[in-house]
Amino acid sequence: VTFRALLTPCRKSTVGHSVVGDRIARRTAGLRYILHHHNTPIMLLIDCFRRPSHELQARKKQSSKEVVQMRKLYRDPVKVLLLGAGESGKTTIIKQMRILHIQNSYSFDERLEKLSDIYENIHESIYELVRQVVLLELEFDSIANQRCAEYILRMGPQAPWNLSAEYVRCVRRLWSDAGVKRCYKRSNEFQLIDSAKYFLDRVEKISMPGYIPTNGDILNCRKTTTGIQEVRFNVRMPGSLGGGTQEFRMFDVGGQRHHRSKWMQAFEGVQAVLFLISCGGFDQTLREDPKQNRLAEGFELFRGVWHNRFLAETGVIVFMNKQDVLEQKLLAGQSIRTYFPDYDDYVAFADKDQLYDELTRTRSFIRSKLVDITNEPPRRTSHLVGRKRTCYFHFTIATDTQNVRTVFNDVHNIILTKNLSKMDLL
Ligand SMILES: Nc1nc2c(ncn2[C@@H]2O[C@H](COP(=O)(O)OP(=O)(O)O)[C@@H](O)[C@H]2O)c(=O)[nH]1
Ligand SMILES: [Mg+2]
Repeated sequence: VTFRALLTPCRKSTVGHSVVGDRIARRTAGLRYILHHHNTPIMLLIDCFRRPSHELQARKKQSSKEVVQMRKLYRDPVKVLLLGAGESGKTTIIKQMRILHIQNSYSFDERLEKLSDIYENIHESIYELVRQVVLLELEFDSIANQRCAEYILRMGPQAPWNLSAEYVRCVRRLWSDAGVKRCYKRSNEFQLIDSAKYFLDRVEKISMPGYIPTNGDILNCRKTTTGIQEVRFNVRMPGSLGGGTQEFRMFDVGGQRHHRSKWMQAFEGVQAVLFLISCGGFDQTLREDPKQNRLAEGFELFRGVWHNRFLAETGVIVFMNKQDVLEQKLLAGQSIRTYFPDYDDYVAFADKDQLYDELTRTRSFIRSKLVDITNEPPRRTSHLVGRKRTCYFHFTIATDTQNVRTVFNDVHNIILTKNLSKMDLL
């Protein structure tokens, strides 16, 4: 105890010269003090300021070793792992990184290749809507629209190779049909892809000869991820972190339940986990389990990730995604309290001055549920006990490039600052 108290002023005195060197000096010399010099306080202080020459040599050597290590840190790619339930927005984030950081992110040919996925999205949407109009016992506006519906149903779930004039006419008629609109409003009762409205609104434009998919089309197009996806990009480092560029590698290992066995494989050497949770999914159930609420599944997964012992050293950043979907649903009069009755308790105790509208209240409630999870004591393992970890939260719209750009400025800073401070360099 005496030793520690006395060494503190010594540390301060050397910090001015070299933080890197001082750390080494502390480590190597400190041990020596403990072993050999724990006699009088005076001795300790003197020894701290006047090091024997061989010790200075060692310190110099060690210091340059750390500088090399520091340079390596800059050179080594920062690995970021995307986790979250299916359809939470992981693949969309990978696409945004490509759009934001890679020149000519999608070539002409790649864009053309996306057309078939877009046709799939259009057909999957209209086919499911028409099917559900029948199942929910709703009615089409007219006999003509009824015929269009039959035409779509006869095609089966497989999308057409191209969008014929007849097909486009039918889709447009149906998409403006009042029965289909009522059905769309109830789409939380069945499984409809998020991009339904985006593509059904644009079906005519997309069917034009020579149409080239835009970034918006690519970002909104839903396709289940198979295999591990990776994107690599360089980020300019802010001056405050030394300038230069830093390579990032971002991985998406899929989110559906059957993909989760792959998660563990990707944990090694990861500096940060980006966990996505779809706030817009509060009134929906899982595609793979119609009894489980999507947001509740997101909370459960987050609990598993936060308390996972392989991720104990990894920074965790949460993207509370699909804020636009959440807003639309609340504007349409839905409430999270229908699915999470504890919302009322939260609102009753919340600071009313800050939570003045329903959207703010709802998203604060979702965040508070996540924060509560980070405050839960670790379950079995002792490795996390007493460890103070910070979780960072962002409200995001993954399909909005501008929003993602802004959020990632912050994310890069968090990751890089955390990385450097782990090495005691900040
Ligand atoms: N409106 C909206 N759609 C989103 C958002 N994030 C993702 N999506 C859409 O949600 C669907 C599923 O996203 P995806 O990235 O494939 O999810 P993943 O399964 O986690 O990879 C896609 O159609 C995306 O375009 C968002 O913030 N807002
Ligand atoms: Mg995906």
